[in-house]
Amino acid sequence: SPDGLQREPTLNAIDTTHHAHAANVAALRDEVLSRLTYTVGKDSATASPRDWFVATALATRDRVVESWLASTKRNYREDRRRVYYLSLEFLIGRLLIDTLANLGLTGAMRDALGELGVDLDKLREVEPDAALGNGGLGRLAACFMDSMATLEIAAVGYGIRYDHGLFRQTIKDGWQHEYPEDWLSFGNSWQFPRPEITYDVGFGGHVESARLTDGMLAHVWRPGETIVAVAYDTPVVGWRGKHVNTLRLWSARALDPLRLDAFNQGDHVGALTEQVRAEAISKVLYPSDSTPAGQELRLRQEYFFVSASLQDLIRRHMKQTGDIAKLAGKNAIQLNDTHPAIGVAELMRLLVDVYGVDWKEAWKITQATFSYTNHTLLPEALETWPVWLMEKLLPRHMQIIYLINAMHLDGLREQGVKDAGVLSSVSLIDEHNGRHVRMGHLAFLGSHKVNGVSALHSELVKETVFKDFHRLYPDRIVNKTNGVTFRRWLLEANPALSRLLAETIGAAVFDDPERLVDLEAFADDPTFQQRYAAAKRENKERLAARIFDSVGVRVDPNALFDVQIKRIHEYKRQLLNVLEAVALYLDIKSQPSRDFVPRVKIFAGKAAASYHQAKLIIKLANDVARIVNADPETRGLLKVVFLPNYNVSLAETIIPAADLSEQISTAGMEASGTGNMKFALNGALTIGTLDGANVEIRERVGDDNIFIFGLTAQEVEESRARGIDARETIAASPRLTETLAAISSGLFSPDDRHRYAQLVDTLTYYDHFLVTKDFDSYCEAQRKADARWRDQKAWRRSCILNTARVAWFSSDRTIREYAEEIWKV
Ligand code: B1N
Repeated sequence: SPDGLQREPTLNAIDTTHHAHAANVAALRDEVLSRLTYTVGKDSATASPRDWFVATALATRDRVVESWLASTKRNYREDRRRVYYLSLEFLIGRLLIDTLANLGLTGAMRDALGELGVDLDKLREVEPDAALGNGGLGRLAACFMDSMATLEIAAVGYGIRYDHGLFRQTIKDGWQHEYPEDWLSFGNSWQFPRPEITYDVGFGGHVESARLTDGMLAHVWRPGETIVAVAYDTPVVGWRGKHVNTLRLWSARALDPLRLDAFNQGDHVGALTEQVRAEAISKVLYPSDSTPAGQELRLRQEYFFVSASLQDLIRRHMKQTGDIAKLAGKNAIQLNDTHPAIGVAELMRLLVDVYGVDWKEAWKITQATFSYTNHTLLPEALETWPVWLMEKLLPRHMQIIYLINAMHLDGLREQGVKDAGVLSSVSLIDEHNGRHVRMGHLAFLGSHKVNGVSALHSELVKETVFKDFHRLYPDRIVNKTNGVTFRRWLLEANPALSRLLAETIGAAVFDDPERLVDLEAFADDPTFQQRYAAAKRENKERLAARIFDSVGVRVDPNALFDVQIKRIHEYKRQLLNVLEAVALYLDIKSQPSRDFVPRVKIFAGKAAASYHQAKLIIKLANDVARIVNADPETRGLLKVVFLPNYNVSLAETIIPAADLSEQISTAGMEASGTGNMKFALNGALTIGTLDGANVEIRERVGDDNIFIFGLTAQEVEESRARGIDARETIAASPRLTETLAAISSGLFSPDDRHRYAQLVDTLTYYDHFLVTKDFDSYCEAQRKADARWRDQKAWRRSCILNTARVAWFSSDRTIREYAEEIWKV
């Protein structure tokens, strides 16, 4: 806590003592007013909600700065090893409540604003949602930043300050439409522009080689184009405000913003082309999730931010130690997937060409500095770049990659590896269809540790993509199961449950989530069960209101809220869920007197703009919703809702209100999942396959408190080997046959009866994701969930046990493991 006192076990005490509270309220009120007057330039009579938000955010930020400067000073003074988290994505979301909560000032700020006639909860909604990421990978980076600050690790996150984050999604007529997102249009109150911190980043040109007096060759890269990277810093506050780290995002500028000669000759557009070309690099986030973007601009983005970041961290290191040889001892760099993998070649270039380090020594430093996290096994997702493109854009890096490869393959041959198949599979160059550089291989070779993101995924990494590498380097691959920050995903997203936890097991649970186990004692306690249910009910009412505002559908908070929110992807199998909704709908219509469990199926998620099948699935969900919701024969027993524009803020509203969490990917395909953890923490029961971290969630919550169904990863592999023609599977399931027939008949698409013909055909003849194979066992698991729901005592017990038993999925635990086993900090 800010004043270092032990706290009473109530939620207000997470904030401050009563005495400090009153003082804080008065001070914050003055600080907000001062910011409103002198920075925003308005008075309280004319200020808009946005003006109040800016004043409040700035007053809050002011409270962070001292601790930020102190943390930076301490990092220098203690000469600590620093951690650099390189990520093309940081899916941060809103920061106002997050920052206040971490500072322990939420209550004080609420009261301060109250005195000014302003509602903090309304201001909260004014803040744009910073969506500099696509999904799980980007959100993980944001959770890790929170945990690194909380654990007082000296860390910097490096990425790109995109002008436009992930596109805004609207649904028109059931179809997804994409619009540019504009989070910076009213400024960004959290950032500190650092116009003095800039680095030149080169592209193209040629390499000059010269023989030195000692006979060695020296190489100098003469880029044909130079772009300037400008730093923007955002402070990242740890729990209780004790330590503050930096998220440094780079923005691209032209070296010469304007060609004055061209302008003066009347070529006003041509005079700006360089600027436009340069700024394109940080203009927009690629909306690809779990698949590579594969375009030149993407490679330019990757190299741009990696080069600026490495130059920046080396400058810091040299200022502190003056000794490049100590780089690895003082710095750890984590590569968030292969997107920053070019950093391996860039660090080699800087060490060898710029700092004159000998090649072997440079390679040792590089490997000791880097580590790499793999986030997906999807074969189409592994990044490769055409050799011709690398040669054009990064000629010196291509030479270095060839040299790394030659030494690596020679080394293996010396060790007696002769098998041409093995050598070609571990080569940095894929010679198969046009020569490509394999970025995963480069990341693997350039790192001392490589990790997967769940126990199952890490085993599959060893058995599939890096099988031959694993045999050659058996100690390199390790597992670091993902986690989520409980500050954002419990304390801030679910105040109702947080209050109950504080009152029941003590507010110290927010300092030490392991204390959640104390809840087990209350799992069967009727009073506690009833209060737990009341908290859930409050959240469901809030969501019901949100649903009505957003799509105009009335849903009953008494119904079971069944939720699937994540990117739309065939492997995540939203289609399986929609098929089950259709089957349920047909059952309800044909059995008018049976008492079904009332359900609301809630979907949200974006599809990549070019991913046609995913967009068609969105349309199907919306078509099914329209028909089902309007049909009086459903007797209100089933509602289907697709909420548009899924983002972090929407997740914060939906997750605390969920009863059932859909984690139904084809086994072996979801590397980890992190939504699964957030739901379980907030007391939703999981219906899921044995995939990703679901496996570990089951181990912890227990078989009785999760609904597992479907093929295992091993069975998926075997089943695919036997063939993915699904005609027999479909014929063997009357329910599935009927469901597919209903969709094919145009029941949900009367305006275009053939809309889903191709979709059903794909399922029938080419069911790569095994939707049909898992359909019956999925329906069976759903009926088990119904049965549990009918016994509300048993249901609540399971929910409570979920909350009680998932402490391990705190990203603090994950980061502790990285710190001890990979970063050695
Ligand atoms: O990373 C998350 C995991 O929890 C998810 O299971 C996994 O799907 C996700 C290319 C990706 N893997 N790969 C990506 C994102 C953007 C891109 O351009 C790939 N995202 C994941 C966190 O570990």
